[in-house]
Amino acid sequence: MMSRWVGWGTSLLLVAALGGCAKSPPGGVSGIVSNRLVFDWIVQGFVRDQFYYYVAIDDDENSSTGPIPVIGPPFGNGWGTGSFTLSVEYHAGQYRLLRHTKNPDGTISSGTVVPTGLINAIPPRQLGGDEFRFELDINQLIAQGFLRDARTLDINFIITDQINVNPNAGFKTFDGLGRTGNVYVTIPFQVNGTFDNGTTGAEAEDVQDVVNCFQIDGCPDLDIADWSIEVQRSR
Ligand SMILES: [Ca+2]
Ligand SMILES: [Ca+2]
Ligand SMILES: [Ca+2]
Repeated sequence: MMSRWVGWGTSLLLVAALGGCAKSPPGGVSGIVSNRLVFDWIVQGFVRDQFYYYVAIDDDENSSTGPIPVIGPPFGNGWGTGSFTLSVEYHAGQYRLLRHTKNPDGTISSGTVVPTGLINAIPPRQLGGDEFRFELDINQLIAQGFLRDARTLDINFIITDQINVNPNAGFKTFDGLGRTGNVYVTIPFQVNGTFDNGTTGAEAEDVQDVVNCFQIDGCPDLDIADWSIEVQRSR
């Protein structure tokens, strides 16, 4: 895992260095924005269309509220709870950006689709089948009121085998950051920075830590192996 990560990090650095040297062409380049969040994450196995893959983002500037995985009733949206306002979902071959609110019982809503702001989203099938890569256009999301220009963001990566809101359903199989899934990271949002597994947060994300793995076949496909978040701000 780590050797692969080193290669990947190096290539990202090279791209960043080249970008820094190049002169911007007049009129800009389609799909390239200067204020963005760049996400890159991989699973141990292969991304499966029937599973649900999320990056949950909270702009409440409170690092004690989540986002965290749903583990039992009340199930709310069936995958994520605590506190978060945006998520990027990958399911059935599609990325979607979702805006969430709090339900009366304290759970988080299933969300409504945000039609703009998710850019340069590359399907896992184009990345070896085990990787997600996408970006959020910060200016657009802030201007439209979908994201606060907060000092910090709380972010978790959550995978679950099913969106199950039946209180009698029993255990859910899932992975989130940290051994329990509750070790989300809080990152500065006002300055440029790159944050990645093992150097950011209280606990490095490991493989073979899927919760309730005994229930299903294919745990590696639910197993978060590595992640990276890059904040690009120009002011
Ligand atoms: Ca929070
Ligand atoms: Ca984990
Ligand atoms: Ca994992």
